[in-house]
Amino acid sequence: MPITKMAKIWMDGEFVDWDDAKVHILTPTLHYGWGAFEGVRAYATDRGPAIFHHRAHMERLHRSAAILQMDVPYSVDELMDATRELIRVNGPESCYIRPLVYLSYGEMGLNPLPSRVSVSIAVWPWGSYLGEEGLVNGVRAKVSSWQRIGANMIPTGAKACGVYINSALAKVEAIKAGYDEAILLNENGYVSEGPGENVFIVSDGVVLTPPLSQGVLRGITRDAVIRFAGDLDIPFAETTLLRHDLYTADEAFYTGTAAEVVPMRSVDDREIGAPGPITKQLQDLFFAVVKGKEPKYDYMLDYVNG
Ligand code: PY5
Repeated sequence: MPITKMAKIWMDGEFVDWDDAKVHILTPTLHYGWGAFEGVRAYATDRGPAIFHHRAHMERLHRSAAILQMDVPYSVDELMDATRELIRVNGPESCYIRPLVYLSYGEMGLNPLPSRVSVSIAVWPWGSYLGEEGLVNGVRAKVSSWQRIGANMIPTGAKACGVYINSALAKVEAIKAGYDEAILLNENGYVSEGPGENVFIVSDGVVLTPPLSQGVLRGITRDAVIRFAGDLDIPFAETTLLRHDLYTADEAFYTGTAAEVVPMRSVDDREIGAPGPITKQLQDLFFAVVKGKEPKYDYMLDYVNG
């Protein structure tokens, strides 16, 4: 999905023209992947664009950076102010938001600590990551031959740039094999997550997802869906999942900021079928909430125009 160009990108406090938002070729982050990022979304509501769980995303960015020993030169509140302002400056009704903490210049050895830490934020309108068709009818998933990195290889709790080589390898493999998206198993062989999504199944009426200890990112959409399940009185448990649990699931779905809530209609060619009732219920509530149509969950939204 191509990026839609907007007017400005925020870089270290400046609103820079889109085409001038550049880094030096010797940015250490480009060479070694030492950096942290976020994926956030703003949705169109009756009161203008609203950012879903804005603070939680910026807090996770700060935590990711802390794990990597990068001092973010802007507070969570400053980053939130900058993002709201950037959306007002560019004017999209809804958009994807991509904050990045990176090493803009410094040394070329493997010690990142002496390098300068910079922050950028870009926004652009971005449709559903796994396609409109997938949102409605479900996607075809493939268990990857690539293993999800372990927590003692690269910290899995940090949304660290370099980790996404692992994700992209799995993604490319799945697409080239004719599937829509991958599912990675961890080094113990248990289900971990998608390249950029958490994984859920529904089995005998219970919503299940692997615990964070299986090397999964603590997804903000994951947290929201768990809350929705609780509020809808749908039983939920965190549990380790084996590959065959995916094959025998009554329902399965991905969650993520880019992906949103996307049903799986098959895993490794084992048919799960059309999106099931629990998946649909959670998906419908998710979209109602992000569009500002559920007053009870309005606290999850940060309205850009106040
Ligand atoms: N797991 C991984 C590895 C992720 O990268 C993401 C988000 C998630 C789970 C879901 O987390 P959340 O619900 O907080 O978004 N992925 C990014 C996103 O913006 C990048 C995708 C290209 O969705």
